[in-house]
Amino acid sequence: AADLAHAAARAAVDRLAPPAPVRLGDVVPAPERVEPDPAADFTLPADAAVRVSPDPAARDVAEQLAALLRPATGYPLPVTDATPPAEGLTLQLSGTPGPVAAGAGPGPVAALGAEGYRLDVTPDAVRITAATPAGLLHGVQTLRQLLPPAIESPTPVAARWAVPGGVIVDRPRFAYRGAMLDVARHFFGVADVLRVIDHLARYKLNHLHLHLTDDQGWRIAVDGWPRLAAVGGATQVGGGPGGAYTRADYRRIVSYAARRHVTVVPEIDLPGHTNAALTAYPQLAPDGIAPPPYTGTEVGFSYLDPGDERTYAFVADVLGEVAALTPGPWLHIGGDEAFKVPADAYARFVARTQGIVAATGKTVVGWHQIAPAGHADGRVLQWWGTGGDDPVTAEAVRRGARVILSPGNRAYLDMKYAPDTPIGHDWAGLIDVERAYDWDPGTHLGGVPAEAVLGVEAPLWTESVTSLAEIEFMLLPRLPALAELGWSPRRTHDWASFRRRLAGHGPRWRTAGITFHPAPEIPWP
Ligand code: TNX
Repeated sequence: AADLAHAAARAAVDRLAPPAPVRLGDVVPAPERVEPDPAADFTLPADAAVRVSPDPAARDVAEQLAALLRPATGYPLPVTDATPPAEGLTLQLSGTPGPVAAGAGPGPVAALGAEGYRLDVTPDAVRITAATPAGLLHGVQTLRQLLPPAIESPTPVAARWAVPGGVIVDRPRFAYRGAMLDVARHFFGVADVLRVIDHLARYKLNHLHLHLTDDQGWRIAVDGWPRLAAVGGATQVGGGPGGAYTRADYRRIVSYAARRHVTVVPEIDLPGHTNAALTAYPQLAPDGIAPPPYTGTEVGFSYLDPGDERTYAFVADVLGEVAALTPGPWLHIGGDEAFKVPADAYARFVARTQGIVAATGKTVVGWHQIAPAGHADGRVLQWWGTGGDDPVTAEAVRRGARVILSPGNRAYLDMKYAPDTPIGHDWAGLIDVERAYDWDPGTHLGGVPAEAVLGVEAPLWTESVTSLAEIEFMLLPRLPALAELGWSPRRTHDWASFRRRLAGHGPRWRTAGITFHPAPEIPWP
């Protein structure tokens, strides 16, 4: 009887007209290896199940796959750990996420590393194999892009759910691939942040950096210093009500991200960009006087007193609480634009703060201005320059620092696309999609070899960004460009190929109700 039901379900699908076909290589970011087999196309039957290895985290990825496919297909797609016969969709954990030798070709599953996956599409089955649940989820995102764009529909669509046949073997070039959301200049609630996490996961980005504090607002509750959120959080650029995450809010963000194998990197910007903290606790200000709340967009005027011990008690309390709430390994201490702190006092402040971070068990990240401070184990500099080589950053790299590349004139999502872009800045120039795409993180900075590059990150500063739709407008379609630079092997880098593949995402975003900038250089269908 099961066979009969299966045959009937197949027949029903076969009567539908085929949609414009997606090709196996039509994936962003471009996979490492693609071997199409046009004779092996698969069509998802209405009675398909999602089979998965008996591992809770793998099962959770299977549940996410089913949840992605159910709305548009209307199929039940039960998730089961029943073993073969493996028809339909299978997610299989196998091998170990051992180290991937540099330059090694994709071999057995063990060589897929911590995030790689293999996708096999045959007429009877789609199988994703990986050594880790993160790898399985990346495979799921690839499978999602190989289905027709209507798969993004929130309501059932009658379609033939075809997947092009063949094999993809894929793994990332860089370990760190991220985006930053500035929730300080304008506050964004939990739901908006979760939606941004979905966009990251879609393009295999694995870090969300939250810029939690700045002159205009303090956005995370700290038990030991309750006025930070209550007073420091109560405004934003333009004078709106602002807001702050409770500990429960932050935990929700972190756990939603973790399910999608995205690591949250919290930033407490120190010692500058601290006006909001000083409105709440004026004893930390150099003159001990509470400044007025700041709702403008200038930078570089505020700072914690680096010569007062109370500053370090504050820093230790705040970083300790944030570290305790954060499962990921990173703690970002900002460090940018502390223009009013003399260089020697600044370097001492950073060195001491790096020690405080180490004591929490986390690894320190800071904007590249922290480079002159002494080395700390594992420390990471986030480079946001716009020029060429940077000898101070290169010297820190020689002492052991690693670098996240966020060049202001390539990766900054708050730069306008074109002179007529209604929001955004242009101090680092205009960044259209080609400019966002056409650079190489492995060779961008002299004295920073590819081995010292932890990865890439696209920051979105929000002085001029006030809503989720505006966030999406600035992210899309540039975020996928950055994602491809972080994930894909350099030999796949090709603007003509990228713009053609990216074009196919317009209909997907439209179907999903996601706002994007219809950049004129992309041949949207
Ligand atoms: C510079 S980039 C800043 C931010 C601003 C941004 C605007 C960096 C580390 N600091 O405070 O929001 O420019 O583009």
